Amino acid sequence: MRRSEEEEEAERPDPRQRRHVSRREPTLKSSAEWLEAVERVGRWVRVRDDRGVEAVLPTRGAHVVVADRVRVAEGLVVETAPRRTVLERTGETAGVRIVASNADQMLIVAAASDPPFRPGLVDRMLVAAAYGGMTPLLVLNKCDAGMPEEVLEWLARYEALGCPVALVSAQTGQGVDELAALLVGKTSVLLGHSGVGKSTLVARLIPGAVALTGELDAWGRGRHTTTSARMYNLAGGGRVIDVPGIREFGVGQVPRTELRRYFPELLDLPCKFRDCLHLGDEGCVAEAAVTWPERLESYRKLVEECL
Ligand SMILES: Nc1nc2c(ncn2[C@@H]2O[C@H](COP(=O)(O)OP(=O)(O)OP(=O)(O)O)[C@@H](O)[C@H]2O)c(=O)[nH]1
Ligand SMILES: [Mg+2]
Ligand SMILES: [Zn+2]
Repeated sequence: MRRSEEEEEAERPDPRQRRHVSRREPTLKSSAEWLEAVERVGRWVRVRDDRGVEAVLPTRGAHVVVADRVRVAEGLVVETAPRRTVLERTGETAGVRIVASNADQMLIVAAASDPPFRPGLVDRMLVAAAYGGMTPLLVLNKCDAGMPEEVLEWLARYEALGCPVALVSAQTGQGVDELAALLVGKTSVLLGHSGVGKSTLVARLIPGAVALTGELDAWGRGRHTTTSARMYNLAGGGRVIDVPGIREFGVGQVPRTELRRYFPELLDLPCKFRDCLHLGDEGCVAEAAVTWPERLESYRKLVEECL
């Protein structure tokens, strides 16, 4: 007996129904596995599982920063996994703040110009990277807009100190593929002044990921100031964390007697006293030994700020 088309139709799984089942919003209300915290949303946290399912949940008894691995129970973020690395900073307000965790690499993003390159800030970030367990990569953006001679000189000096440098333009795409190759399989946190182009760079690396919308400023340029740190997945594996621009970057978390370790040119100097802090006291050779006096100035400034 031949069945009617209606009967056959009735036995076939309803595609709408199937779609409904597979698209059922997984709630991430509880999870035995660790999830990733991809963004803080006020006092809540956006978490993501390895299928890419996201939920915004409140926390209970857990301090969470972007890129933390967290556990969720009954709709609450209840536990943070031990952090492999931490990016910390101090500011005008008392105490140390954790900006992000678990990053392997710190991308110190600066602009060739506008805003101007500030070596003093790079020095601070290099300290924070080494102290927090991240390797640094100095990314010079806006290379399309001309390259001041002194910036090139600074870059060469940082490279000589062991900090690799990447020249890019998020606008034209120049150097972006080379940079992308340095990000594969790692978690990289982008740090730098407001307006150096961190978010534009992330948008270049991951088309469609970042909403670059905003008002035009007085000069008719787009403004889309980032207001919260957020982690994005790279198509080829790895992650990038876009962070709001920083104005002041304190490294008060580093004990002052440890600061020397993070200035390679101050290692193993033949000063009179082995524990010399290189502040210019009797028998200190630091001034004669360094070839870049501003680095020593940076160091001494930080010693004053650190406990
Ligand atoms: N000429 C030029 N302009 C760029 C480049 N990259 C970004 N810009 C511009 O620089 C401005 C700031 O870019 P953003 O990506 O918002 O900078 P940001 O570092 O994310 O800033 P915050 O979120 O405030 O920290 C925008 O007007 C961009 O269009 C570049 O490579 N070349
Ligand atoms: Mg931004
Ligand atoms: Zn000394």
